[in-house]
Amino acid sequence: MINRDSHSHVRGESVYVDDIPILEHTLYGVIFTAPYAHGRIKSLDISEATKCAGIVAILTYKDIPGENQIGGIIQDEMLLVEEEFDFEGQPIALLIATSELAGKKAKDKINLEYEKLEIITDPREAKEKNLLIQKPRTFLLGSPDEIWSQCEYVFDGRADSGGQEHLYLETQGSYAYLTENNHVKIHSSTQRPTTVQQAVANVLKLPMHAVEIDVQRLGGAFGGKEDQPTMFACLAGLGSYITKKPVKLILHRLDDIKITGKRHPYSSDFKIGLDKRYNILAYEVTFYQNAGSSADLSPAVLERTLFHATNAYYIPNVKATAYSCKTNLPSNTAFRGFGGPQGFYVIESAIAKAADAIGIEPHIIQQSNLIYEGSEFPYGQLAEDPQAKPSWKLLEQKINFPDRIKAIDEFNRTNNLFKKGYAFMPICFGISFTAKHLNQAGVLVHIYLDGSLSISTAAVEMGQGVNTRIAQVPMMVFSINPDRIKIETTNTTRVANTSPSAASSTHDLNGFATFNACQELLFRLKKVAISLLELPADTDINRITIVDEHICLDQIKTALNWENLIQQAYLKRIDLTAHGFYAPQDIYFDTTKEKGHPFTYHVYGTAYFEVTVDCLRGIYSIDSADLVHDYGKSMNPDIDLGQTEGGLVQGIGWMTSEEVLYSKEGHLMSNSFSTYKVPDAASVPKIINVTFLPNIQSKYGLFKSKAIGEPPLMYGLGIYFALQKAIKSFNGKNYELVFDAPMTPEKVLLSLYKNKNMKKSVQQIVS
Ligand code: LUZ
Ligand code: MOS
Repeated sequence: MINRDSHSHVRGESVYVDDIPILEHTLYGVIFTAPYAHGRIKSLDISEATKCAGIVAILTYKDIPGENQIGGIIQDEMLLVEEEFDFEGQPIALLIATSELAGKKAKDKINLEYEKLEIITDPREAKEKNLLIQKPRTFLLGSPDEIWSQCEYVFDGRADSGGQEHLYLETQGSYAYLTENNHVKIHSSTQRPTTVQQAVANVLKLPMHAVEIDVQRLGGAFGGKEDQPTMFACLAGLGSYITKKPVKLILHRLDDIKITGKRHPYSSDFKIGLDKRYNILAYEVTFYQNAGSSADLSPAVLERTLFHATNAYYIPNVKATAYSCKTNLPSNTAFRGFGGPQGFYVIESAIAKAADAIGIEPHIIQQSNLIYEGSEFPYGQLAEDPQAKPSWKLLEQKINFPDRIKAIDEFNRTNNLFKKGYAFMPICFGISFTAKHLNQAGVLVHIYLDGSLSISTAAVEMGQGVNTRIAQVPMMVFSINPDRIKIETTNTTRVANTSPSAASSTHDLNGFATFNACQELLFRLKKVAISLLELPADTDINRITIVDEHICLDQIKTALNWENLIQQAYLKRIDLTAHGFYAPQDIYFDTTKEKGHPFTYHVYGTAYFEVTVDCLRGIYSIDSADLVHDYGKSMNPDIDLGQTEGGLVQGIGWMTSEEVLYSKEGHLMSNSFSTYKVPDAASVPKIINVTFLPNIQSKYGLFKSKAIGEPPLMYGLGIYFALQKAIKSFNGKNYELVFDAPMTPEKVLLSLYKNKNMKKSVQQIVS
């Protein structure tokens, strides 16, 4: 089944917040933000700005009727600055104007005087000063401290990974207006309508039922709209509530990049110990997460890092400690992988370092330590039907591994200008929200008199194709034509208490809830069929089936079809609406012991990459990406493949060209597309081969499928290590492995000539 949105997407007819037809008297919101990363306000003078043409109101925290607070997990985030601001770009005032231009002009007339305060951007420095978002957490398995002395090899080091701009195509935005009795309706570009509803209600001092949030679809999100839309929805809502007029607030791209948080940069220390057969006996890691100015989702991201500290490896002795460090940057937030990639990066760095020091290939250590049935994760859960080894094995066969290395060795021996490198990258990602309560979904299914269906869920379509998969559920349960099925906007009035569309769990949670609602309706309809066919009332309902809209009795078509069955059911006054609910059961975690069973299941896979580095220029290309991925029994191979390729390229971007740079004063240097390089067609691997690991029937996923949203991103990490290998084969022992992602072409160039006589070696290449 093709993605339901393809038709309107390619015609440019899909509707996003900025496409919603506006109401009469609509006003526009423009935000006045902090010009510096840390300061105390001495005076804020809006008198000149208020006099500007087109200005209807300028709002500050004093105008907030409820609480000036939008923090989710921790209540530590103000909507509008009161006395002290903590990052450059933090909202201080909101201008409401008859046009965006009028608002922008007036903004320049606002006079702010402030005292500069000390700026901290480095997480380790924040930790030293005890500027922590929460108490540190430690996961412990076995007793690493007693094991180091038994190890044949012990290595330690440091690994740093950078931020990442989400770069959803649709920027953050909201359109707010009042309905009867000063209630508020907001169209918001959010992954979680309920978060927005709660925050707006809190800020405006309204009950939640007075705030309706509606989401048609998002033009991408990637985690950037899991928490951060609250700020913009609250501002638009506040503007509308105070002026009694509709208010539209859509961020300009450059403001979006400046104000919103990104993937958390991490700085980490590791120590790894192996025996003489390369089994990893012990691993110790300390993560310093750069949380930015407030908590946002940082505690949950930190937790997922700890859960993913050992990737797809079984290590019997592990100690992982994590600090969430408060800095003067925009609050960093969810980003596809949600801390998992940051955890993977460190263990992969540790393995690369060990392999290099021992003088073997990293894949020998990787392969010999893969998770097997029943092996224990550091958080106490046991691996169940793990696909780490099967996916690795199949991949090796697919790529004809020994021949591939021979060809690379041969290439490197005979080329001076170009060098090739390769790397394997296994993944193991836990599926479920780590916050147990979020693992639930409710839906509402209507069947109308003509046999068409309306389905409302908590799932937000953001390009990932969830609406298509949800539509497959009634299609399969009722055996009806997909054209009969409409997936509605995600709306808090129709579906309450929505969990975020996140954690790769959206289609599992909402799909199962839809399945439950459809099963309930199917049961009612079969009862009706039994009566219409004049069968005894106690007839086994399993004798009735629906096949391509025909109602069958004992597999034989009757005169009844879908449409007349629905009409008859209505006449018999049978309820044609059902609510469905789903909450996976076997999830628990005890944070006092840091042990439990946090994930419903895991997703596995292995990737193999080859890269070529231009040793004169430091630029590089990715020759091939071969993946064997565990999709379970895929419900929609096209969508799954799209998610795989998209995630892969996004992961490659994070590891290669995407470099978020702040100055020491917390000013964003990479603030536009001329300074922040996102992957383009040329950065995509020249060859991508994706193999669906065969014969997997997931016990826990929807129709035996598995979640797909986030896991493929982490394959991209392999590129970092493939590039290191290529650099090594040019610069040999002169280049000591450095773990400081992303590996930009600049860094490659410097590494190629590290401790080397540049002039001499360039001459050598050129000759
Ligand atoms: N969001 C969240 C997530 O709130 N909790 C999670 O565990 C999670 N995991 C991945 C991505 N988003
Ligand atoms: Mo997410 S990182 O919003 O699944």
